[in-house]
Amino acid sequence: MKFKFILSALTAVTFSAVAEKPNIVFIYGDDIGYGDFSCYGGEVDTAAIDTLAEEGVRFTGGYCTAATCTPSRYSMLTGEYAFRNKAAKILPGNAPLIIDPSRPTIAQFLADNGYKTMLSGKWHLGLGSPDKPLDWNGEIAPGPREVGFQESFHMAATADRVPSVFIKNGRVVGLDPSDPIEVNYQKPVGNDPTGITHPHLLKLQADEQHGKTIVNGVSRIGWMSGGNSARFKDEDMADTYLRKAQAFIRENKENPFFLYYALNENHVPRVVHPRFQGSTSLGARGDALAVFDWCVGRIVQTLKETGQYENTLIVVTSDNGPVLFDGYWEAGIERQGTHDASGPWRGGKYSRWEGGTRIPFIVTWPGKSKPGISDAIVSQVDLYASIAELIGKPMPKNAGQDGQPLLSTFLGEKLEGREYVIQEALTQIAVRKGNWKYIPPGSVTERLGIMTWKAGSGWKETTVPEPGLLFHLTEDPAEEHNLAEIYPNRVKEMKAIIAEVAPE
Ligand code: NG6
Ligand code: CA
Repeated sequence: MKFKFILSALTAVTFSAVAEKPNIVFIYGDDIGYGDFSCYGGEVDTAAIDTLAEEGVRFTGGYCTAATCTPSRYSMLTGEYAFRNKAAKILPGNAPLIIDPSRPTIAQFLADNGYKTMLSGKWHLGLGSPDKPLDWNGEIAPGPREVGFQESFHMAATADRVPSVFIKNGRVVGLDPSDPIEVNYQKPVGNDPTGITHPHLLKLQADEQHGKTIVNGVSRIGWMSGGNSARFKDEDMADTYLRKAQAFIRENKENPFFLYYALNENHVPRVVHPRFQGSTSLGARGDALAVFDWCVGRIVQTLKETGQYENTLIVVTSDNGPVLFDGYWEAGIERQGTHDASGPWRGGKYSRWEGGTRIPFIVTWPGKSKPGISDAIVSQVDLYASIAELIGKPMPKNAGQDGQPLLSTFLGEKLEGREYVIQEALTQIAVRKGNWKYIPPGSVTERLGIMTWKAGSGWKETTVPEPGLLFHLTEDPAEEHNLAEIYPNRVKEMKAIIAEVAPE
């Protein structure tokens, strides 16, 4: 009994000695590839991000959990691999919330531990409950606020999906009640022109899927009517999310805060503010990267102005690998030149090749990080457990089970990370362990042409034959030489990991 008491007293002492409550800022890019920032070899000058990388740890083995948005965001916020939640697939703009409110997200966990929490930017995890159609003109709930974000300013899904409006704390911003919003993904609503019927009204030509209701010169996925006074302009989106994030930082000088700043860049449609148009030689995609870097610089500046920079842990990363053509003709492919958005890796968004989930990952706690480049394997699913470690609080019981506490790896003190990581693309699984990568056998829909895509011809059915695909990533980063027949024991080991972690 006494011994026990001493032990727990000791634990408490250790905790209070290491536990701190710095501010935490997640700066989350959309569709930004491993090779996009200049510190990772990209051709757009991302000076603000490069500075963060120099002051902190730049990971070369950093992963999002999936090659698309919704599952990666789900995993980062819940600490659970997204393939465990069947609803965690690319969601339409009118999908219900897919996070079970009884599962505390990292935002909820931090709010419960004295943090002020905010989401500014992209949500794409659903809104409303599954049993009731959402009324866009009333209170929009459950949503970010019900899962731990005390303040929220966001779009519903993606900039290419209706409704094209901002939602602040559960209400559409700037909505005129006499012009109510209606949204439908199955059939047209209202009389707004669409990309298909009125292509001459478009700023940007789109494929058929993105050819529905036109909002401010851009046709979208899905139909919407009403809400004219509330409709956003793509050109102003980056400035708007930035302003909200800055205001939150300024309002929270006295208490720790968690800011989830989820920018739209580099997702389509890439319609940046005129002051950035043509600012790079890479076309709209490059210009959007310049916007992203500029926003990061402004956030750092705001933290410095309010005296909080040294007391803030900043994570800069992306939700999935890059894509050049994703529905709009923006000359993304033609203007790419020698810039390689996925760096040395094969594939990109939607793909189980490395380029789908190996993304830029920078963690900086100025003055506290041990600066350097780390090749440890780390995943966004680990952020939850690592932050629990940081603030010295136990993880809630029903959360974060797939993450590992890797705080000292994230701070650059330790060079080892995970032993293996699971990679998901469109619900299909791969695994990387050490230098090895394994893609199991089975019938799959693979993205063809890697980062280019033309309507109707972008996907093909393929079958990965037994015993699967095995690559040695150091020798063969392009995943071209299948070694599965040569290393049957390695294949067995990888299969066993999948059977244990991700049983069918
Ligand atoms: C795809 C869209 C793509 C993009 C993506 C979501 C089509 C043909 N393509 O379904 O344009 O919106 O969904 O991207 O509809 S993500 O980064 O949010 O996952
Ligand atoms: Ca994305």
